[in-house]
Amino acid sequence: MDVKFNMIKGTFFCLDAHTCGNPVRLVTSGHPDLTGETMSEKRQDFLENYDWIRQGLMFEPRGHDMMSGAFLYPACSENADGAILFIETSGCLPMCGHGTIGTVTAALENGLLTPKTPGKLVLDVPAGQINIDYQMSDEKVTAVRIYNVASFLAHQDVAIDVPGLGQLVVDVSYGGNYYVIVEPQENFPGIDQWSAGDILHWSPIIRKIADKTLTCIHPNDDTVSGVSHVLWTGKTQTDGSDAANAVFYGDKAIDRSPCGTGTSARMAQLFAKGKLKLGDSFVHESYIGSQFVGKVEGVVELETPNGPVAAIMPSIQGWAHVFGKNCITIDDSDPYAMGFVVT
Ligand code: PYC
Repeated sequence: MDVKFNMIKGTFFCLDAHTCGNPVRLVTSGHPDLTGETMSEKRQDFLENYDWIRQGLMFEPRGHDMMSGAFLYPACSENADGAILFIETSGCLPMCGHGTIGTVTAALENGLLTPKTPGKLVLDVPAGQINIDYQMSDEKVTAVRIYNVASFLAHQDVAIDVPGLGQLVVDVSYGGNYYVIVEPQENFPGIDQWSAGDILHWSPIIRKIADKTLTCIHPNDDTVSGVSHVLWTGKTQTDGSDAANAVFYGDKAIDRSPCGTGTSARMAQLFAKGKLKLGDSFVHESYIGSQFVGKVEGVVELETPNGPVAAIMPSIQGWAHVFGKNCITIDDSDPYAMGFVVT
C-alpha cells in the first residue's frame, strides 16, 4: 500500500450522530492537509493518499457495514461557510444527504461552523455547492434543509436480465450519486414483500449489471461516475409518506435514513416521468419508516459541454441527533489498524 509519509498513525476526535437512523461520524480533529482547489480535487487527494483513515474509521472494529461520516474543511469558494468531505465504507461519496444533515447538526451544536447568515449555510462538497437552511431551539438543531445539486434522470426504462431473478425494468437517476431505481414489477414485489437479506443479496448483482451496461458519467465532472447505489421502492408504512425506499450502498448496507441523494434522484425520476411537478413536496420514507421531506424547488437546464440537460433542483429536509463523543486511535501496531470487512 502506498501511504503518504509511509505511516498509519493518528488520533481522531469524533462526534457520533445519526440522521433519521443512519450513522454519521463527524471527525473533528486529525484532518489530513489535502491538495486541491475544489472539494472534488481534495476528494481525489484523500482517496489516493489518506484512504487508510477512512478504512480505519469506517470498517470494523471501529465502524461497521453502515458506517459513514465526514470531515469539515475550510471553504473552497469565497461565498461558502465551509466544506465537507464525505467518508463511508464504500469510499468518499461526491454528495451524501444524511451525512450533510448529521454534519451540519453536530457542527452547529458544537460551534464548529459559523454561518455568515444565521439560519443559513453555503457548503462546498465534491459534487458542487449546496445551500442549507436550519432551525435551532435551545442550542439544538431541530431541522436541516439541503438545497441539493442539480438532479436528473440519466436512463429510462432499461431492461436488464438478472440471472436467478429474471428481467427487471429499471431507471437510473442522479441526485449527487447515480442510483438504479427498481419499482415493483413482475420479478420484484416491493420492499414490503422482501427481507433485508433479499435486498442485500440482489443489490450488488443489479448494480454490477447496470454499471457494466449503462454509461453514467457526470457531464460536468468525470470523477463522479458509475452506478453506486440501488434504490428499491414499495408500499409505505408511516402516516404521511408519499413513497417508501430502501437504498443499498457499499457492500452490505441498507440506508436507515430515507437517503438524501436517493430522494433527490427519485424526485428527478418522478419529475421526468410527469409524476411530480415544480413546487411539489415529496415525503420519502426509509426502510425503518423515518421520513425526509423533499421538494422540487426548481427546474433547470444544466449546462454541460455536450449541451443542456433537463434537471430539477431538489431540497430535502430531515433531522439528526448527536449521541456520543469518541476519541479513536489508528496505529499500525494494531494488526487491524485499517479495519476489515466480513463477507
Ligand atoms: O443520504 O445521500 C444520502 C446517502 C447516501 C448513502 C447513504 N446515505
